[in-house]
Amino acid sequence: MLDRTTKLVSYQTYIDGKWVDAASGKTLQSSDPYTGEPWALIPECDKTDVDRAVEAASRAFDSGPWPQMTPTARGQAMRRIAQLIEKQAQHLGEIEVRDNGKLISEMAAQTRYMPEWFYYYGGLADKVQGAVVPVDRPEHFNYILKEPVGVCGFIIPWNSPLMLTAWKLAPALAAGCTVVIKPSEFTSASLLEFMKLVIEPAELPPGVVNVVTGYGPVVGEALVTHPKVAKIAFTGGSVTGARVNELAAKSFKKVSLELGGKSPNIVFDDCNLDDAVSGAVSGIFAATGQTCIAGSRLLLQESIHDKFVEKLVAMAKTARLGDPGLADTQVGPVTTPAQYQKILSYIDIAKGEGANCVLGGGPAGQEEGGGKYFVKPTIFTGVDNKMRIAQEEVFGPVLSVIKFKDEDDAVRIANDIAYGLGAGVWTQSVKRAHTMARRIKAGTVWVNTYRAVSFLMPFGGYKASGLGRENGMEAIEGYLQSKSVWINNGPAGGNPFVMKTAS
Ligand code: TXE
Repeated sequence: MLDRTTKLVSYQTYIDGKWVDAASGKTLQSSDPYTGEPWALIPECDKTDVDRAVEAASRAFDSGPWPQMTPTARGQAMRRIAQLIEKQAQHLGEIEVRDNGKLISEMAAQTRYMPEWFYYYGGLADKVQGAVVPVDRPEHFNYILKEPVGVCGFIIPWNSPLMLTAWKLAPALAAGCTVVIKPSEFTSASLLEFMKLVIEPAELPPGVVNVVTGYGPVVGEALVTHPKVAKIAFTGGSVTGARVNELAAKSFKKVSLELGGKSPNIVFDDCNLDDAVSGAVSGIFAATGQTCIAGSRLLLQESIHDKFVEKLVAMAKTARLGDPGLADTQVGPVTTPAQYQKILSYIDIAKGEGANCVLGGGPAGQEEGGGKYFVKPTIFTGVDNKMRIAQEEVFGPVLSVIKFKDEDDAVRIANDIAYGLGAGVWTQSVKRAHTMARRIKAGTVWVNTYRAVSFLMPFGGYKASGLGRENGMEAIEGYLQSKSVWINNGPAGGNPFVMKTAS
């Protein structure tokens, strides 16, 4: 059982290797989504604190021990981070449950897996290699250096604060960047505990990793517009992502965006039905549907529609709602009051559009294991892909079931959407599995599984689901830039008014 006895824990934030309050002295309250009660006080920083943090990160990038460290030594520091996470996994998981309402079973798995990011990218740190290029001039020696981009700003959402920070921090440190992290104003506590229990004892030089807590339009925008920030790595909603992209463009920052989705989970009649039912449940009800990869559009082949819906409803009905701190809870609260209202409003929209509610369809009260911010697992059938409930991200436990005839029809519906983050395909046919994987426009396609992620596999969106990739070998490229070096070992002759080329 999670300890909820402590009242209003006071946090400071971490800038330039020191624990500090917001320059203004202001704080904001963070609430426990299960009880709805404030439980932590977080510094409410502003532009002054962002300036302090970016200056510290900029100094740490340009001078001091960090740029002097060999990539191997950086890798060793990252392995220290991994070991410290291993030691603190349980505690970090519990803080995130308290702050964000995620299930302890999910958080235990996430924080146990998190060290892998730091082992993997720590190992990659001294394997970043440039190249020697044989330009067509024998007297020249040309090479390409791979250099870190500089100070990176991370903007983190509330749905998976620690994991999504790890996805950015590990490749950035491996590349040699320094960072300023802005967590969500709703869920800053787990990141601050991570700084205290992992980053500080890992003894990185001051200023390499900084945190500025506070509100998005204040702290986030100050970071995105700061002239000394070279790159912004953002995870969040598409509306905010578009604004971040627009603001960052003004100072030519590199940007990666991991945005929302409306992912199709496509079930063919040749699937293993029980596996697919379980995959549909995990696609939409895991993490209370508050995940960018939620399989929120369930595409069912006509021939199995009724049988599948019957089994699905039967399984979803058994979902245990309750305290996310209990190991056997399956659906927890919605993280923020605004998100709770948004989910309920989409349920009304779906009803208004004529979708057929076959399960749930409203708040879940205490008699159902719920509480203040709980929504019943909800399933709508008879959804047309043109409806708002099919096209717009709800980010909650609300599933839209859409019928399709055949493979072409499934592909047409799956791709008829602004987003392209993930997709599921359930089939026993190897040929169909590979054909569908190629035809679906999404950054990840899962066949006969759903919601699987790894530090080894690139993750990111097609279309409006984002820019760039996290995880895997290519993520580190996002934190590097190439420098071309020309060394002339011959005379500098030639016509000075004409560009020097090989001919
Ligand atoms: O996210 P925001 P919100 C989707 C989901 C959800 C919707 C809105 O559909 O209902 O977004 O959620 C910071 N400049 N996702 O409003 O605003 C903010 O402080 C710079 C999908 O909570 O995107 C937080 O740290 N930063 C998503 C971060 O942006 C700003 C996860 C994300 O908040 C800012 C979360 C600004 N002007 C929501 N305004 C996913 N892809 O997993 C806010 N922020």
